Amino acid sequence: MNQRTGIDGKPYALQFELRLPMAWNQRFYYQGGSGVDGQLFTALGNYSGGGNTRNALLDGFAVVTTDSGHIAEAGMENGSYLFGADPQARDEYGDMQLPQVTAAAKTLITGFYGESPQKSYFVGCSNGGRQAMIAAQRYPELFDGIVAAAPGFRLAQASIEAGIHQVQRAAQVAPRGADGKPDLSQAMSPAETQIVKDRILQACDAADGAVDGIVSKMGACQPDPLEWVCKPGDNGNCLSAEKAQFVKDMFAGGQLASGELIYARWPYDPEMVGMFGVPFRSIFAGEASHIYTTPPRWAWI
Ligand SMILES: [Ca+2]
Repeated sequence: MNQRTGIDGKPYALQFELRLPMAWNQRFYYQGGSGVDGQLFTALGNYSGGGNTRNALLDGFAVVTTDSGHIAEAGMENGSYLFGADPQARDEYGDMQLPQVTAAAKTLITGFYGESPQKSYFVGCSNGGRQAMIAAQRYPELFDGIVAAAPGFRLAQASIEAGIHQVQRAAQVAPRGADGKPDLSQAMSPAETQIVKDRILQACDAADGAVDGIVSKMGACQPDPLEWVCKPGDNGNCLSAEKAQFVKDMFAGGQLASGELIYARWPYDPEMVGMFGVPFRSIFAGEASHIYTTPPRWAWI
């Protein structure tokens, strides 16, 4: 649908794939996208988790999925994000694909089976979870049920946090690589990462009533990393003042000069620490520069 030439002179279309099982359960399943879309996946309606070997198609649903109006440009630098140059492609990525693909799918379903679906569902995770939330907010009449798993919220702000704040903060403490630039993957050494994990467990593991290596009561866990700075006589289970402040800042989240949070704090969960040496910079930086900036431009580092 919507085959056209974008304002960047490139070809665009809103592509979708619809699978219609012969043994139809009279239900419609919209399979949400991932990343920044730009890929036409197979419409199987996979159920994630738990080793599930079934999917919605096997269970008789008519399943649709879409590329959300653009295709990632393979082999091009930042090829996943270049569609941000075209306003309609941005709109279709944002939410406009939802009513259009749903309408097309329901028309085809009705034509094929001779009746419209009795129930319609939207199911998505991550970016698909974001689409699920926006389906509930803007198009609630399209679906009888919506599943939003691990939804991405307020992605422009998330991009500032992960693609700019975390990257800039990590660059301040990371050692320089051979090219003279900060090696962000080394912002925290494996030893430092382990120390922070151990310290969080020490402070918070028991708060949920079980010393089991898992922090289940994260709300009750508010340690101060500055207490982990090495003091005379420490046996190495401690951080430099610079790294302790870095850890504290990463958990605290980026803030405006007024102190207002840009996005969100991170919970003190030991498994979060592994993220600090490798911020979510790639996808969020690409979004920040190409999709949430008008006109698109590199400005993130
Ligand atoms: Ca525990």
